[in-house]
Amino acid sequence: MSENTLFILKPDAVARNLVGEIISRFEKKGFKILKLKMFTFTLEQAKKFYDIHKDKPFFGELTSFITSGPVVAAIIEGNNAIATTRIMIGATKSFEADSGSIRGDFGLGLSENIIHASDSQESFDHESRVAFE
Ligand code: FUP
Repeated sequence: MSENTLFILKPDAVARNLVGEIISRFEKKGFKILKLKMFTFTLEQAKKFYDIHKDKPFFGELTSFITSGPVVAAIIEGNNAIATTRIMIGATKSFEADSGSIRGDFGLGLSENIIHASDSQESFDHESRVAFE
């Protein structure tokens, strides 16, 4: 079933010049890029984007990192996009993520974990609204 999802290449991925390489994985997998945008999150926008984590102890670290430099946001379309993209990005802790996944291949951090992707239709609706507002 064709659906849309959102991913965000975080400031570490952009700073390390991994944008082309990572977007290329999604294109090669068969996804179609519907929207693509480079921008820097304001703190207000970051707090809204990560609203679901507002009571977590790492909220400050999370919003501070995501606002620390430019990001690249994409909305892509394809079969089973939400779940398949979550498999492609790998586990949250990059240092534990499977080799072959994006986090597993490109990162070692937790906060600095290269890429975000929506984990449900509700997250996609909320996150794409905030990122492309
Ligand atoms: P994920 O959906 O894989 O991005 O992970 P979560 O929604 O659980 O967490 C959101 C972001 O918070 C992660 F990308 C990294 C960050 N995080 C921390 O910085 N510390 C933690 O202990 C857990 C998550």
